Amino acid sequence: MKKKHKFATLAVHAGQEPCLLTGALVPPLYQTASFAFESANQGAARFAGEEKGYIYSRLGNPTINALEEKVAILEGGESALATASGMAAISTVLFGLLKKGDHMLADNTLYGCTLSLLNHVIPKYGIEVSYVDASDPDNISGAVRENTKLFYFESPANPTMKIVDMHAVAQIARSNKLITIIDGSFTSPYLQRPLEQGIDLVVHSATKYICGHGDVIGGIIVGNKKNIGDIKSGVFTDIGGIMSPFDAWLLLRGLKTLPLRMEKHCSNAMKVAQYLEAHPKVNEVYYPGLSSFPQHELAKKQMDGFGGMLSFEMKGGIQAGERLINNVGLFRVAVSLGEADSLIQHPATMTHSFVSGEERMKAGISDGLVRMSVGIEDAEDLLADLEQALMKI
Ligand code: LCS
Repeated sequence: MKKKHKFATLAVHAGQEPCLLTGALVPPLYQTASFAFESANQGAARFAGEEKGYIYSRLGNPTINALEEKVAILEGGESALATASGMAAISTVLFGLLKKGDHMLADNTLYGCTLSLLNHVIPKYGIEVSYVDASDPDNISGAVRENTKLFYFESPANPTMKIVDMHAVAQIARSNKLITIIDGSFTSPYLQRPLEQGIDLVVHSATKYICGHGDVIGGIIVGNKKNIGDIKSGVFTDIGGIMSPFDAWLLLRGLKTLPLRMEKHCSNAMKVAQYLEAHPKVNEVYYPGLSSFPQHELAKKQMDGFGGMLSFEMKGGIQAGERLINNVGLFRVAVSLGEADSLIQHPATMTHSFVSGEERMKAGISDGLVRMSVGIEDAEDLLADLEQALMKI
């Protein structure tokens, strides 16, 4: 698929051609562990890399490859690697790039399990982790050590929606010889393309907008051929956290409607954010699309839309937040995000409950913060649901 096509065309067509054998328009699901060789010689040639072709699905599978190609093209990257989950993508990248004695930097607002990985798992292997507040990218330069290898961040970050200036980060990283990795789960490639801003690698929890339907746990890493190749041969094949072919097939299906879904998520979230901001029982609303959002101008500069995620604090703190969560109907009380259904959750006791109170405060996650993933229902119904719930507080 030629890169000259626009995003929605690529979302439909990239990574797929009609099946050469049957003409099937939709890429077939190759739900197989192994691929038979015609002879011992052929098997040996495939293992030696002298002949192209499939061997075993942990090493490569046509359905998974089709997904990797589609996402790589949508991100504007050369290559991609699909993984069993978003956490598998993040841990694969870090274990692929770091070794004992290295130091890594990360922004201090991250998904709870990512913080847990950085605080409890990575250090066990002799790798040091320290945090900066990258809402001022100059903080990165101040924290670089001789052995610092990479800088890891989310933008918008889970759950406060903090934005990090990708272009500035890429420049600072270049002058300090750091590899940059962004977790783009909150945007999908439709709303921002970090590689175009100079970021080296993008990881996604494909569970979120890339899937869009809440029925797959998956992840994907996108970057240049060298980085992805090194990560694949260096650790991934041996660690083995691959995506199942069926999940790849579902994601290929979901991606065709990514632009349509994202437009609706964005317009619904904007309406919900404006409604909440104007409501007398709501204190603060954090949504990059609101002009009151401190980093609104930066969000406008580097994003093509503001997404479906927002968080807010009720005037009555955590008790009022709990009452709201217990009284909504259409908004389901559930973690995860980026699916058709609208979801509501409480970060301090749910997604970020693995993180200490002190770290939550540093990340700007107050005990009263409520997070919403605004779905693709009719906005009027979502607002009516919030209205009736807020009336009960
Ligand atoms: N990165 C971000 C920004 C996430 O929000 C999540 C999951 C992950 C990575 C991990 O992806 P997974 O392994 O689950 O595919 N976030 C969740 C959340 O906010 N609620 O439930 C899961």
